[in-house]
Amino acid sequence: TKLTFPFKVDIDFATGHVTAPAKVLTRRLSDLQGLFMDSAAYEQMLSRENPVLYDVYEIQVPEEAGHLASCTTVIYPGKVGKEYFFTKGHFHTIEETAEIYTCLRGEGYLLMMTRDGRSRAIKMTPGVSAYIPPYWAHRTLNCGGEPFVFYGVWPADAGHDYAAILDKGFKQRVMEVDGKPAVTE
Ligand code: S6P
Ligand code: ZN
Repeated sequence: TKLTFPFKVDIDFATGHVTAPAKVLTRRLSDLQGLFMDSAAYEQMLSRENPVLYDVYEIQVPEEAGHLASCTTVIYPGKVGKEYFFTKGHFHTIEETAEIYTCLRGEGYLLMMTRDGRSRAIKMTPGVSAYIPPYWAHRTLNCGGEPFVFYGVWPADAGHDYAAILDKGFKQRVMEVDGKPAVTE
């Protein structure tokens, strides 16, 4: 690890915006092809509009062991069919790396699963801080009516592995049933 100087950023809990040095990553509906359960609803929505599902504001540090990367993620409210907007979801490339998510605003779920088929869901509301252990893939979703904002911290060299999720998806889904979010197997 090279010597790095201490620094600070300001996080706006309402919008998730982070002051420099942050890198912004925007994911739209078209970036999540094949991931939502109702593919007809997905195609229909995409034929009319291509909304932003979430923005990631990453606080940039060297991607090396010893450093901690962090970001805010803002998932906007909305659904594809009955399924709430979610992130792509990933394992870490270095699978034995954990992560912590702390909710700053809104209402959502953190879905987690292992390659051998175990799964867990944690309800996220402001002040809830969730621990994602090594080896657990993770996806978040917004099941409320306002932006869902959380702050995540992970080892900077962990990397992202999206392949397994794009291939097999997530075991659990969160759908609107009778006007309320329900976690389905
Ligand atoms: C990185 C961390 C988050 C996600 C972000 C978007 O390890 O878990 O920064 O990258 O919430 O999710 P995804 O699945 O599209 O990368
Ligand atoms: Zn992660």
